[in-house]
Amino acid sequence: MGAVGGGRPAGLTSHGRARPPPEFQLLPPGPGGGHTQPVRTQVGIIGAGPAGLLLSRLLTLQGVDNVVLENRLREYVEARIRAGILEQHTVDTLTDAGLGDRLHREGLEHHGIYLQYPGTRHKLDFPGLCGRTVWVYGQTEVTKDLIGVQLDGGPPLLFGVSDVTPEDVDSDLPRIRFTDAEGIPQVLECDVVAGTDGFHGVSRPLVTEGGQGRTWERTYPYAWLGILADAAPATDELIYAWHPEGFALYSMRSPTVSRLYLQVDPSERIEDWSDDRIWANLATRFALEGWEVATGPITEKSVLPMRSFVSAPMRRGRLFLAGDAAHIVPPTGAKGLNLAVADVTLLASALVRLLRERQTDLVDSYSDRALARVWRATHFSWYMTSMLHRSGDDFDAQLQLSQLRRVCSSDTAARELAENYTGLPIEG
Ligand code: RFL
Ligand code: PHB
Repeated sequence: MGAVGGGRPAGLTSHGRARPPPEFQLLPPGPGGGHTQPVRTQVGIIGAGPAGLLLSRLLTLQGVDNVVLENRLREYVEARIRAGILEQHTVDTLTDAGLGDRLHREGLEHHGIYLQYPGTRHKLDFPGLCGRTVWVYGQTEVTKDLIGVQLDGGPPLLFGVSDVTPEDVDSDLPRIRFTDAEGIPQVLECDVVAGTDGFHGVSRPLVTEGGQGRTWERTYPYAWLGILADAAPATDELIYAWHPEGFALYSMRSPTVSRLYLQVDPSERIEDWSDDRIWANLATRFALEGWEVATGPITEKSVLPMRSFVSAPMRRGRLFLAGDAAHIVPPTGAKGLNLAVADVTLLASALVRLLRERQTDLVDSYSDRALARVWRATHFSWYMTSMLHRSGDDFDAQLQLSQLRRVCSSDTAARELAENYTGLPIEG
């Protein structure tokens, strides 16, 4: 058998599911090396990022069978350094799904952010402005927690699969062809396919192909150089700093690990950035009388492009998109992971209603409801990005500084930022 998670034999045990679970037997090829018998499940989920893993968890809790197919290996998926900020609703969703233990033990609750421009560092107090907080808890940790519950008696999670191909998504019996980790061709028959396979996955092209969908895109003329460092953060809250030489962000992962970013040109090569050069730039951009960036060994560094992208609709027939498969935001607003969680929260309840109650109302409205939130987050991420990154144009710089002074002096302007940053209600 291939890389079926859980260390248990192929074939599922029932956990009070709505109907008897399928036997998920990954058999060797038949005579002549052909395909094995198709396997049946209710929801075939492509991609084991936060969106796919959480969807699987939410469906399982509601008694809906599912199988998750992931083309990378577990070690890779668990090590990918990405997001760090969880909105209140994301924390609530994870907690309600039984994933709150470590998050509440090791996560850091944050009550605001600092906005900085030369000579000024101003704290936006989120509870005072909007009654909500955010949490610092790495996406790597969210992913490990989700994989942990999945492998502990959850539905099948297959790592290292290839050639994943959704088929017949316009019918009521779509299927996913794939090759398992041992090179054996498999067929998964489903009621629904969830495309949670990220920006470069195979699902979105099926929705947009043949002019059935539409996309919107903005590529920004900047990138982020991100580092992880073994250094205790020198700040209690994240610092978003505007500087004539470019934006910088001071974030963290734990009381001993800092995560910092510098705005750089997208053409910059990471090899050209020595640790000393990175720390010198951070010191310049965060400079404030009587305060210093805390340095330490850099354990990871990379250059990340920035773009906004939205694809609509988020559905074709029985194929539903969620998370980065349907939209990308620049990281300045810390929205990507949170949007993925919001999408699958909506999608899980829509699929439960379809598969258990045979009602199509929620799946029919899923795309519109998800996209309303996606566009709000897309606007907020664009606003934060535009306000904080240097374009090189001095007129733009004066507008940015005016906007920053406004947010730092007006409760109305600050509340608008705080409400969006901490996350609007999911059904909003
Ligand atoms: P993912 O995480 O990309 O997962 C998709 C999964 O699908 C797999 N896959 C396939 N599997 C099977 N068959 C195929 N054909 C497949 N093709 C792909 C992939 O291997 C992968 O495992 O998408 P998902 O689940 O939608 O989650 C989205 C988030 O990962 C993303 O939005 C965030 O990381 C964005 N983001 C941030 N979001 C926040 O909410 N807060 C933040 O503070 C934040 N900071 C960030 C970020 C993203 C960053 N980068 C790297 C762009 C900071 C950075 C630097
Ligand atoms: C992070 O910690 O990686 C992070 C925090 C806030 C952002 C983006 C990334 O806006």
